[in-house]
Amino acid sequence: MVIAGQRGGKSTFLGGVATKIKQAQRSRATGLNSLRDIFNFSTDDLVGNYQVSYGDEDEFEKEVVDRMRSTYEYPQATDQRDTYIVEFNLNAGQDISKTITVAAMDIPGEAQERAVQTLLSGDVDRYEVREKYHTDGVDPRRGAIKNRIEDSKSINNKEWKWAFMYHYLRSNRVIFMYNLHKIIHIDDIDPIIDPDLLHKVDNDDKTAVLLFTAADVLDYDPTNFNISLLSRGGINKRYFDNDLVNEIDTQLAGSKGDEILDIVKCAKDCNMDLFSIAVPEQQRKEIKHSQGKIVLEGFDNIGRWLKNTT
Ligand SMILES: Nc1nc2c(ncn2[C@@H]2O[C@H](COP(=O)(O)OP(=O)(O)OP(=O)(O)O)[C@@H](O)[C@H]2O)c(=O)[nH]1
Ligand SMILES: [Mg+2]
Repeated sequence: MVIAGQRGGKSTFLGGVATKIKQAQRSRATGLNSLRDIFNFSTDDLVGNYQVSYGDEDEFEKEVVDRMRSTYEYPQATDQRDTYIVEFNLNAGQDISKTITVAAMDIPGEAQERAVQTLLSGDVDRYEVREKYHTDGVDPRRGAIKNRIEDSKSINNKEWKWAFMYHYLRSNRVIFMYNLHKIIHIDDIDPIIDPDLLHKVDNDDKTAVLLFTAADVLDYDPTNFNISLLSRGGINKRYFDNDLVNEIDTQLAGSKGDEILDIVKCAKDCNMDLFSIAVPEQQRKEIKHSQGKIVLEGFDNIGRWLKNTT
């Protein structure tokens, strides 16, 4: 599952993955791969499809995907009301039996914060979470959370909190998303991602990656770091982009730098992977594009990471 704070880069990331999948579908349909695609196999690692399994599908297409692809604008801040769950089906090596499904929940920040606090308190009864999600719900009159989500009924913050905990407990992998644009240009504190949470995920034996988004604000190109299918030889080998860490270290002075480097150190100590993506900004607020296509950097590594970790 994906964990990110407010303005953590979730919508931009989801729109980027959706765009990548569309670009791949399109080049396969037309057979017109660009030279870049042919030489870099750049779309091969995010081949598949996606659907909006909760929330307004048209809204997601219009306000996130089309907005990015057609008018080169970043998505607007997600409103409480337009929470959605998007399911991506990535087909590993074109082999249907190896399809990887990733459900990305974009839920209200407040519900997420409370869920994380409860998880951190250690006072969580797995059985209770399961029951609430599958059968009891938070209020008998409202019914099971799972059914409400499947029926696309409105879900309140209390219910999202339990849904988040449920998905956390059953996920093997966690993607921590950390928006460098936000920390540099907006504020310095990410309310969710901190060393305590990283340690918690490590203690829970999950496979995790600290994924920095907006690497372009450091003038860093994430495609410089290429996850090779063979690179994870030994058990302790990781996908850890040291060059990115060096850029953060040299470019971010003061307390902001200290804060990120604390988290980086923690990811290292916990044997987590670390790399970055970017949907680079061209000029004030406009997404960089070339020949009509928005530029997406480092997204192939996401596909590779999902295929190479369990
Ligand atoms: N330069 C640059 N800016 C980015 C990138 N990703 C996100 N941003 C900026 O960060 C802002 C927040 O990103 P969102 O994708 O909206 O984050 P979110 O987690 O969906 O935010 P909420 O819906 O408000 O919780 C965007 O409006 C962009 O200004 C990136 O790759 N590069
Ligand atoms: Mg959003």
